[in-house]
Amino acid sequence: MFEKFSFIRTGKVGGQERLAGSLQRVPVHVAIIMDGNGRWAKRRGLPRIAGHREALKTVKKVTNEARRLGIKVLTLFAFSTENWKRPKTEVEFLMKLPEQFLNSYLAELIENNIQVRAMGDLSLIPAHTMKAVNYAIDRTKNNNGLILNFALNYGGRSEIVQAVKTVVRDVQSDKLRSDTIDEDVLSKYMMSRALPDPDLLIRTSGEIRLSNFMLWQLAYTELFFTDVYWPDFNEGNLQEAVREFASRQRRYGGIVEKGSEKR
Ligand code: V07
Repeated sequence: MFEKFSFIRTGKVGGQERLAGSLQRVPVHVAIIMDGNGRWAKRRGLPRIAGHREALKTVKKVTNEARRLGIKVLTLFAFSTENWKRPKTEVEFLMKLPEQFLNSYLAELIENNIQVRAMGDLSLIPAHTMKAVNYAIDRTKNNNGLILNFALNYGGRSEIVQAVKTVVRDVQSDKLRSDTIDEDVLSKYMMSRALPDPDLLIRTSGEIRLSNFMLWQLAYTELFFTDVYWPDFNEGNLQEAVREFASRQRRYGGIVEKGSEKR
């Protein structure tokens, strides 16, 4: 369903004029850990929530740029299972962001043929938040452009635990034979089952860790870390990450046939 890479013709990449008709290898699935909102705000003497508010503008910018570049899936780490430990007021503010984002942007998402999805333990997300998210998922379910996948109350280890529990249940009810379990089978029990693994992971704000994000799916992913705070991240920064991805593919990969990657 998803080709390993898409090739698009680009005039300008990163403000740099390229030869007309030159080919740029674009990752199919880009995942982003959007870090540094608090630090961005602190640096300006603003409350943390001002950073989160600004962060929404970056989500819009990056979504549009991803679509323009021909990326097929954009997964954004919006709320981790650890984020509940933050002050109650901040958590409450964060849980209003999906509604804010969708109130101002859903019409444009629909217009741009973008499909909204969510993954994570959504049972713990407040009802008012899920109402807005589910409405957006439903309104965009037939769109076949960019998939905008939000990780909400998501944790990588917890996802693996949930997958194992479901596998055990299916084995016990004779839906699955234990001797057929392999990586492909287990992949189908992950929340990301309908999506290809990320080709490129971006983390902003200088931290060089995965922080429990998509542990299973990131096994072969190219990692790109930048010091830029998420509210300052822009179209050019995404282009830079995609350019770096393309150059690594050229240097180390050559043209790799799907399924024949070195393991
Ligand atoms: C959140 C803004 C981005 C930086 C990281 C944390 C704060 C967009 C959403 C969202 C989620 C679902 C949806 C539409 C939008 C969001 C949370 C936090 C909890 F359907 N940004 N964003 N959700 N931040």
